[in-house]
Amino acid sequence: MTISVFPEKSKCLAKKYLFPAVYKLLEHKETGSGFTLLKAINSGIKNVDSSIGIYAGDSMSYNTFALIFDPAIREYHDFPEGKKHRSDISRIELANLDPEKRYIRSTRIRIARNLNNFDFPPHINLLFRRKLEKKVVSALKSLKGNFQGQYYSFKDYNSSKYSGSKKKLCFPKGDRFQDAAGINSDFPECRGVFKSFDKPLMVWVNEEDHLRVISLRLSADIAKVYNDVCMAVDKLSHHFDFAWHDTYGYLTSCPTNIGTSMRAGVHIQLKKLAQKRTILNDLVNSYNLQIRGTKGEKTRVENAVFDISNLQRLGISEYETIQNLHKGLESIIKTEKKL
Ligand code: CIR
Repeated sequence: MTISVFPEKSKCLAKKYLFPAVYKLLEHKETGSGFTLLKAINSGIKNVDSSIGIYAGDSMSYNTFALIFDPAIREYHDFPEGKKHRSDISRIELANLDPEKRYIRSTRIRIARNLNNFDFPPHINLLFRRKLEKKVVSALKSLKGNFQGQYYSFKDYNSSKYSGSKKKLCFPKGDRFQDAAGINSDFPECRGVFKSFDKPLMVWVNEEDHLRVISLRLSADIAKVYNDVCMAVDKLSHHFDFAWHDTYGYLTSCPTNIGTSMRAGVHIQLKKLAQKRTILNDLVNSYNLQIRGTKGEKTRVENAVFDISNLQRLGISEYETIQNLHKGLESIIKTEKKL
């Protein structure tokens, strides 16, 4: 029996593991910054189709509410008890799988980071969001060499000043899951995007996580995209104390992203495999990858362009994730050529 705060039809993991005895132990607990169990599970309560249904309001949430986070994380990530996450963002060399761009249209990698001493986006208040933005922008502006760039604040997001390519740069307000989690509070205040001048590199500030470092190229050069994003994250790590957990690696607002916090993927056109979805699905599953629609999660595949990315984030290093993605895509392209 689990606790009845969740909708009857909900199948989320937070509900599954919130036994009455656990609820009793956690209901009056708070993290140092006042984050509570009910705030953590609000998104799961409001969204019956949640898969995990819980968010962290700060780095302490993972320990204070471990009785609910631990089993949900272990099941979601298939992460055995006793294992520890390990990070490795060392430089990688990999062959370009599709130099003629016959299949791979683009490669995008993002890595999320949160700062230890600030509440995470579901819980941070306007004053601290502002302080965080200031701190982050000052670090970003100090980046030297080809990571130098400009910060675009969303301050005038709703005015005519924000249009065309500038508006395209913005990340949108979060979805209903993020909204119920508190992530959209005061949007678009203190949000912004940093864009480097010489590299296709961006940093989203105050979206679902404090920082989301993103590298995107219209090519299949996975190694270049990966090396760029890791170098940027490494440079930023000299300015901040990133939230890190001995077991779970880098901590994020949503426990589905902990570990590497990395999503690395390509947009790839597979005209033949689009007609043989079982073969494609088997290949994708065997390399622990996932398919999303052309325009992201929960969208349709258009013109046989699939978004294929890593599924695993916890218990695998960044380096291994990229090696695995590369191997999987090599095999997918080989099969597409054969068909
Ligand atoms: C859920 O439980 O399904 C939602 N909270 C979303 C989980 C996926 N996480 C994410 O997009 N960051």
